[in-house]
Parts: sequence; structure tokens; C-alpha cells
Amino acid sequence: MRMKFNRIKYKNISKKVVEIINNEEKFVLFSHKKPDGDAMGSVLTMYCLFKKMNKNVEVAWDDEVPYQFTFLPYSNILKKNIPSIDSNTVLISLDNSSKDLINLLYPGLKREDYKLIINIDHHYKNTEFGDINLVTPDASSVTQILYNVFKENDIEIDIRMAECLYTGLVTDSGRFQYINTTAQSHLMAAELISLGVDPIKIFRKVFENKPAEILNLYNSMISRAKISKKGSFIYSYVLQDDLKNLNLPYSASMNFINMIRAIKNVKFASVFKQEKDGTYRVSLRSSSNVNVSKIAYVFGGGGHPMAAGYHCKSKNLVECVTQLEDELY
Ligand SMILES: [Mn+2]
Repeated sequence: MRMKFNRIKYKNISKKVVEIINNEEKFVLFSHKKPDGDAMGSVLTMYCLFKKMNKNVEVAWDDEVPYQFTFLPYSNILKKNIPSIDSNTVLISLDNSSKDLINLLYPGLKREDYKLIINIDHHYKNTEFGDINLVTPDASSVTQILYNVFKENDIEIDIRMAECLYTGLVTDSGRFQYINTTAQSHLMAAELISLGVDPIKIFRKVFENKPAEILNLYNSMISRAKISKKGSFIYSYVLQDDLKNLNLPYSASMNFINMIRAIKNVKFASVFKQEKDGTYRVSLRSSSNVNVSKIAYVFGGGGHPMAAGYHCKSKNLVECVTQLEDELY
């Protein structure tokens, strides 16, 4: 169920967003839990812009900053912080398909507690929870939506913003491999590079900056990998104890799934990541034309056709695996 794209409506919303950015003074930004490159990139792009405009800006944050993204400008300001909000505050949600996170961060939030919610996202099942919804399911990343808004409204993109924008683009497009990769995404990359982004530097920081202990983690995860469904499904898992014993952050397990996804004849890959409470976060990747976000939605999660995820509330790994296998075919 793809949302119909209406260019005139979109242009008006894009303009409206820029009006609010120019006219309002107080902003709180937030993205999703377990932040990825697009969450980091989109939050920090907007943070750079607001700082440059001398606005009052804060980020609502309750997570670790993955080591892959600590090179981004202002990433050092991302510390546990739930900013106080008032009737002048504009909340900007980036890369969230629903209002769940706002409700979690601000329990009992009432309409008079803030001025506006701007919802900028590219999940095709976005619930349009904002007062203003800039939702473009065809965009490869939220940073691509921001880039378009800046271009359409003559907002200057400086090198710091360009690095954040590029990081969101290269990670959410699976390094320009997923089906959301279009001529548009390559044109955006080209322009950001011409603005001074060093794609090799970003690639190294994001993908080739792994702590040596990750070899032990991969060793365990590879030895646990199982292939089922006649070779079409591959999965592995990571436990809290693995991370604790190797002194690795949660984000160390982030890109492992792409390694197993690359096996011949595999159509789906999955990694079950144990949470601190013993339940599992399940990442799904497609290596075929099968839309994994549909599977994630069955279990209350979400995502994109080739990359999606959900939360398995059981603490029993076998149960989580069986539940997913039963849903696959
Ligand atoms: Mn995204």
C-alpha cells in the first residue's frame, strides 16, 4: 500500500516546514531508538542548521551513540537528555513511522504542551501523526528528504550538514544497493561530494572502523548461523553476554547481517539481538524481491522493503526463531 505522491501538496509542505524553521525559535529534535546512520545523520543535519541560525535547539536522546557515527559534527552533544518543552516548542520527528517514541519520552503529553509536531519520514506506513507531515516513502533516507527541502528552498548546505546528509544516504541505501537507490540518490551523493564530502573518509569511519574484538563477536555469530527453508533463510543471534565479555557496544552487531545476507540463494537474513531485558530485537534483510517490512508489520514492527525489524517479546530464542520461520512461507 504505497502512498500516492502528490507533488503540489509536497511542495507546499516543504515550504511550510521552512517557514516554521525560519519563524520559530525553540526546537526539540528526535529520532528512533537504536539509532542508525539515517537517524544520526538527519538529527545532526538539523542540529547544524539550527545552531547556524542561532536557534534554541536540543535533541531528545536516550541511547548510546554508535561508535560508527562519533565522527559526525555535534555527535558529542548526544547525551541522555529529555529537554523540557512548552507551548512554544516545535518538535521535529525524524525517521519515526509513529508517535510511539514521543509518547514514551513525554508520557501523558497533551496538545497544549507543545506548539507543533513536524513529522519527517520515509516509512511507507507512517501514521501521519504530526501537525505537519513531510512523508516521502520513495526517498532512500530521511536525509534525502532534508536535502530536497534545502535545495527547493535555497537553504545553504555547508560541509558539516553535507557529511551528515551523506552518512544517512549511504547507510539507509545499503551503500547504494537497496531498491530505494535511484538516480536521485546518486545525484544527491554527487552534489554532496562536490560540496566537499569525502566519500572514502565516511566509508572508512562508518564501515571500516571496527574494534578488533569484533572478530570474536563475528566468530560466534558465524558459528551460530543456520540456514533453513531450503537454503532461502539464514539467521544468527547475538547475546548480551557476548557484548559484555568482549566489552563491545550494541552497535558492534549492526552490519553483521549484510555478511550473511550475501550468501547465494538466500532470500532473507535475520539477526536476533538479545536486549538487556532478555527479549529479542529482530533485524530482517531481503536479498530478493520479497518485502521484509510486511513480515515485520505482522509482529508489530516496521521498516522498508529490504530492511526492517521488530521486537520479539519472548525471552526464548527458539520461540522467536520459530515464530519468524512460520511467518516466512
Ligand atoms: Mn531511515
